[in-house]
This record gives sequence, C-alpha cells and structure tokens, in this order.
Amino acid sequence: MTNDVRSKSMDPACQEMLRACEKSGLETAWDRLEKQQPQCGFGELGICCRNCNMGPCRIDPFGEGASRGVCGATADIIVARNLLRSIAAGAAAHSDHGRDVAHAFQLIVEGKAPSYCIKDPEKLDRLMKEYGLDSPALLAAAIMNEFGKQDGPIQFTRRVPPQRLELWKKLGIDPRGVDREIVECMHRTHIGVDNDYVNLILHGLRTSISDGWGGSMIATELQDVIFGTPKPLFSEANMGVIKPDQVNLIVHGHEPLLSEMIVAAASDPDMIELARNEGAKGINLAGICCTANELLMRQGVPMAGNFLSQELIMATGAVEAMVVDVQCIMPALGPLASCFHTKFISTSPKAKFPGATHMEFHEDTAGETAKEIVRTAIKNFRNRDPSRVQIPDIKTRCMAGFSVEAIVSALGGSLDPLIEAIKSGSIRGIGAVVGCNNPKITQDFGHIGMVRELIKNNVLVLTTGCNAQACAKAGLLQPEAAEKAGDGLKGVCQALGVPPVLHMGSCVDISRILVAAAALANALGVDISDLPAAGAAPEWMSEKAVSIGAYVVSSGVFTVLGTVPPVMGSKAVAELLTSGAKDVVGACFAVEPDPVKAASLMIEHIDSQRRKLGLA
Ligand code: CUV
Ligand code: SF4
Repeated sequence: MTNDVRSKSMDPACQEMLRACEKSGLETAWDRLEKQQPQCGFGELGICCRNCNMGPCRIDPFGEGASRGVCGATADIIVARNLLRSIAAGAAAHSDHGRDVAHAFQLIVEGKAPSYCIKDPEKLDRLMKEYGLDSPALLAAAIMNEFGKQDGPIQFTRRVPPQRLELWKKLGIDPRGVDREIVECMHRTHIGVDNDYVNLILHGLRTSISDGWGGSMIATELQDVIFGTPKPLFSEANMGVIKPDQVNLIVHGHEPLLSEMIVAAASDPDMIELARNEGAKGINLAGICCTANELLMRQGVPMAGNFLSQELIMATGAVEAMVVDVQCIMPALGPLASCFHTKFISTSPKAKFPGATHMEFHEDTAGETAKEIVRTAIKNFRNRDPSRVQIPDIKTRCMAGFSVEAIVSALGGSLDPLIEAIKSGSIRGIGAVVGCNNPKITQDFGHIGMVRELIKNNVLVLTTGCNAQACAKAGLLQPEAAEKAGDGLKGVCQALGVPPVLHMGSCVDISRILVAAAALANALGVDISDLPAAGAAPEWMSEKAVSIGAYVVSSGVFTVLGTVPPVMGSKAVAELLTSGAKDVVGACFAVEPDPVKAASLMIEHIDSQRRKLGLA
C-alpha cells in the first residue's frame, strides 16, 4: 500500500493523509479516477461531438467505422471545435474573474465598496497614463469597456513588441473584447458554422490572447492596484501550517476580493478575542490553489497545499471552515465535509455546491460577510473531535512575491542585469512552468522533476499556480535552493539573495510572465518568439490551462504539456499544434509526460534560440 501512495503523490504530507484516508475509508480523487477506468477513448482523442441533437456522434479512430458525424463533420472539425470550446471556457473563467475585479475597482472608485481601498496608487497612475486618461473613474469605465469591446483593440495587447503585434494583425488574431471572442467561439462551433479546422484554431488563438493580454492581465493589474503589488516575502507551505490549537480557516478558490477580506476579518482583535473565548489559541488562515497564491504573494499567508491537496487538507479533521469562491473547487468537498465538523462555505452566486453552507459575498458588504464567515469558523471550533485530528507535521519555508516590479527592483531598477546574465550565459534562458495537478500524474512529480532539471541546467524558472505550490513544498522557493542550480544560475541567485525559482503568483498572474517576456524582448529589440525561453504545464488539467497554453504559444513561446490534450484523434490538428504553428505564430506545443525529457526539450529550444541570437 505504501508503494501505492507514493505513486499517487510525491508530497510526503499528502502521502500521509492518503494513508489516513484509506484507513478510514474516505474517498479521494485518485479513487474516483480509478473507478473511471478505462476512460472513454473517444473523449481522450477528442473525437466525440454533442454539439447538436442529430448526435452524439463519434469518429472511429481506427478508420473502420464512421469517419463523419451525421452532419458530415470529420475528426479534424470535431477535434478543433472541441478545442475551441475548451479555450472559450478557460478564457471565460479567467476573464470573468478579471471582470469581478474591474467591477470592484469601479465600485471602490465610486465610493460604493467601503471595505476596500487603493493600496498601490503608483500603479494606478501608471495605468491611467497607459490608457491616456486622467481620472480613476475614467480608467474604471475604460477597463470595464474592454470586456465587451466590439472592434478592439484591447489596450494591454499594445504591450507586445511591434513585430508580434504586426503578426497578430496579419493573421487577423489581434483580439477584440474577450466577451465578443468567447461568444464567437460558441457561435462558430454550433452545428453548421465554422468547419475549417485552421480557421477554428486561429479564432481559438485570438480568444486566448483576449484572455492572457486582456481579462487575466486586467485581473492582475487591478488586484495590484487594490491590494498592493507583491514584494518579496517569506512564508511557509504544506499541511504543517495547519495548527492543532487554533481555529483553522482555509480559503480556497481564486479571487482575492473575498480572501483579502477574510484576512482582514481574521486579524480583527474582536475576532481573536472571540476565538480565545471559544478555547482556541488564535485564528489560523491558510490557502489552497490560486487563492493561496494571491494571499501568499501580498500578505505572506501560508499555503496549505495545491489542487490535489484539497480533500486531504479537509481530511486532517482540523479545519473549522473551508471557504471557497470559484474555480478548481472539487464538489467532492461537500460529502467529505459531512464526515467531519468542517463547515464548507460557498460564497459566490456563481458557484454553489451540494453540502455547502452558502454565505453570499458582495463587494458593498464584503467586510461584514467576511466577519460573519470568520465568526462561523470560530463557533465551530468546539465541535472539533480531537480524536480524529491528524495533521502531517510537514512544512517548508518559501520565498514569494516576485511581481515584475519586484524583480526589476531586486535587479537594481532595470532588467539590464538579467539581460547581461542571459547574454553571458550564466543564465541560459527562462522557463515558465505553471499549471495544475492531475491525478493521472503522481502529484507534483511532473512539476518538481522538470523544475529541478531546468535549474540544474541554469534555466531561471518563473512559476505560478499549482506548480509554484509544488515548488514551495519541495523547498525550491528558498534562496538556499540556489545550491541545486547550475553554477551560473547559482551565482546570480546568491548575489541577489533570491531562489532559482521565482514565484510570480496565481494563474491570472501568468500575465506577469507575459509582461516580463515583452519587456525583455523589447529591451533586446526582438520578438518574444526570439527569446531563449520556453513554457510548460507538466500536470495541467483545467480548461483555463488550455487557454493559457494557447495564449502563451500565440505570444511566441514554445510550450511543453505533460498530460496529453484531447486532440490526438485528428492528425491534422495535432500536427498544426505541435509543428505547423511554428510557421504561423513562431512557436508550437510539444507533449512529453516525462518531466526530465520535457525539460530537455525546453533546454534544446533555449539553446537553439541562443544560437539564433548569436549568444554562446
Ligand atoms: Ni488557477 S487552474 S488547479 S488553482 S493551476 Fe492549480 Fe491555479 Fe490549475 Fe486550478
Ligand atoms: Fe454529430 Fe455534427 Fe451534430 Fe456534432 S454537430 S453531434 S458531428 S451531427
């Protein structure tokens, strides 16, 4: 059985909890994945279609049965349409998050969201200048307007190097507002509309760009304005951050609009007093998934774990409340919470769950709701059954907070020292490693295997999302991890006192990586596709990751995927994504589940880019 647990997760805390769950008969994602075996082959290949009621249709991958759906759609069409719908859903998730932040920003500016304030007025000024506007109210209106912009362009796309913008325009993929692009995805994939796989995929790229350089970037920028631009700080990661003698409040999901208010409420002296009266030593807050990343980056709140840790964290029996908003929250948490005293609290009108208590969150009453939630957690402390508590005593120190602004200031005010280090070869290139956990891959194994290999080979790693949390748990976000890097990278990190893996935030903060890439390319006078850089999502699972992959490649960055996307049922589409795209957008995808081999692909690419730039 021990072996079995090791094949599920490489995180020792998760392994301990997996054993505990097995013992007490609690079901987890890994058990459910097993019960799904064998998974549908048509689905895996992307060749089933339910887009109209003449179907569902499926294409025989062996070429013996049906080669067309009832309407005549081929595997190429079906695969491309399915891919487009995934991009639409992923872009929608990120950008709806961005919209919520923009809406909150507008309310703050209008004085209608009294619980919030503007923590980074300098960034606000920079954004106003970028938009050519002279008041926060006008900026708020202009940004709200970006989402539904009918004719484009969206302002932040103008941050790309001129070559890239020309290319996008030439290809017709310089996007309009993300809402329009997403609607068009749904229209084009309706029966009998767009049936040209290249045309479909080009629109997918356009949609993804409106996410990466639009909705997601708006989320990041305005979150910085409201909650502050991250600066380097230290914290801790893994389940050992859960405290046996305190009220443990776990925030999970994505939008800091909610979680920042909970941070404030949990540090309110009245609340702490209340917790003491209930017999607890204090209130302990920790995060899961991107909410954890957001709170770590700006507040130093510890991270309890990443995506696949969520059930295991609840299974410690020490969680008074798990508070969630949107995205990556398993509906399995409802039934699991009922096995413990844990209150599972949903907060978004967009996301309700069976077994959850719904405490709806609105910007104008945010502070009050947050206090109510914290109070609920505190009152639940007495219901904890100490005999059922098991907290793995495992946690790791980590450094985070590397916004582009923080990186520039760590470098002494400009990107020049980084460019010099890249030119001299002490830093071979940049690897952006991001994305989820997926129980099809041993938890964190894809992330850690790849990142270790990259830094060993002097590739500076930029990280976000669940990869960042995997790295944090494995100790790779400590300055001391420089020891594990090649000599060149080690020297740079030690001189600056930073880790070889820089935590840049949540999934929407991949926009920070885009901004950094654009700034580097602009400084060198080249396109992003000329940089010695590569991206990867070793354990991706969500549709958001599909949109991310698409906008990263559209921006010119070669990207390796660790789990196979459902496109293999069409040779033409798979070929376009893994090679043809290179001639179109100057970058393509590769699929490589072995993390070390995948890292080699990235390093090979970085080396060939260096040669093209005339660097040794
Ligand atoms: Ni948004 S999208 S599992 S929490 S990175 Fe983590 Fe990050 Fe994937 Fe979800
Ligand atoms: Fe079948 Fe075509 Fe309808 Fe899809 S759109 S379900 S392939 S008939």
